[in-house]
Amino acid sequence: MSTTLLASRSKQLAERAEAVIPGGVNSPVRALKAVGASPIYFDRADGPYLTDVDGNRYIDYVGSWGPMVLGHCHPRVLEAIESTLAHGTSFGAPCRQEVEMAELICHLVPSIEMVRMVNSGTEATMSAIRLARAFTKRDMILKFEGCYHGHADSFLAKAGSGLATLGISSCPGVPEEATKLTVTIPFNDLDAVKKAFKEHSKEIAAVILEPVVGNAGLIIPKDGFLQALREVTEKDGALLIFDEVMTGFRVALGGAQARFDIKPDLTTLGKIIGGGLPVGAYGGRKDIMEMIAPKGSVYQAGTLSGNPLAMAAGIAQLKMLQQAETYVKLNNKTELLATGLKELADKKGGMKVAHITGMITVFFTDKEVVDFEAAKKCDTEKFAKVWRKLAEKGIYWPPSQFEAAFVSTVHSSKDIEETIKAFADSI
Ligand code: HOZ
Repeated sequence: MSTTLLASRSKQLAERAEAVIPGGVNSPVRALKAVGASPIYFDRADGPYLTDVDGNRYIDYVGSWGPMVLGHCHPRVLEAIESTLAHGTSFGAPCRQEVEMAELICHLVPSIEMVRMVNSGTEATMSAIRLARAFTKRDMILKFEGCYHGHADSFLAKAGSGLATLGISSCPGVPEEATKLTVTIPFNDLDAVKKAFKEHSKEIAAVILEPVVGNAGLIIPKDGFLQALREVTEKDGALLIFDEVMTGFRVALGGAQARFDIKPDLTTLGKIIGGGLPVGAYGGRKDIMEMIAPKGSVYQAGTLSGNPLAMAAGIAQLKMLQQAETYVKLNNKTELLATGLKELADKKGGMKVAHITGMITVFFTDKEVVDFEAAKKCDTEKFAKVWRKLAEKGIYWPPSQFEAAFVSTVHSSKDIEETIKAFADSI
């Protein structure tokens, strides 16, 4: 193993952490188990780079799992946090910033007329489901294999991300009754959608999906798939929920719904609207959102929800994202990386590259990955070997075949060339 991966300070922290934190980490994927390494502990970040506690610098393609569209430590985001900090960190009461944030989100995300702030993507999705059930007076949820919507009970069936990474197919502690209400079908399979709606006509409260899947590796929706979902749900009276925790403000300013021109009924957002601070939100049609307490009786609450620090950081980032050149730049950077990796795939074989603005996955397989089954057939041992070599060469790629990599506007052409070369030398 490399000196990087055996680096002493990370190793020491991992040993201390093992004793007091389950698995030594506060979220499973970062334990690096699936890639046969031990956790790397980081000290600081700057632009497209991360530096670990041993002083090793990496070009970062995790980007805190999405929010760092403009890179780490953007001066405007830091300024916003610093100036807000002086006024206090949390009031447990309304603040000016949360109003501004809600106005911005409603202005930028096509389907959102009202929004409620929470503290994470998991909170957003579990609250959205409760609301959908209350609105439709139905209990069933339809989700797609490989999509990950956080760790609430209803979503831990055939989920991607950490569950796929660790091979956990069903999670102990989740009552069977909870998952019985979740119907799970393959992504991109319209026949399966129609069949599910035939079998459970007028019983499904909502279809929830990542409109572009990031948590099974990157899977792009087939032409017409999202449109068909919109039509099927509308016809049956079920709600359509887009989980845009990863795609919101990334694949386009207005998220995947703007890019594919589909209006879901509800949308969930996550860390990206906090500029790197812990945030989530769910929003959508006014007639649905008005059912939430205290306007309505669907209960959901949170002391830190809409806290001034996270709001200020998020507002600063969202304002910068509105600059015309942002998404052109983000797209160009992603294309540059994808083109280089695709050339490599053509040369070496056994490798497929999926990409969309700001997101990319290298799958180790000969077949295009259109669903979770195809993702699961990838050569995960090869992925692990390549990941370790990339880390040795100073590239911090998501440590799982079942996670998308994130590109930022500040990855330079040189960073990207270095990354492509590191892949070429690692395969
Ligand atoms: N579930 C996260 C990405 N899909 C990973 C979180 C983490 O390990 O930090």
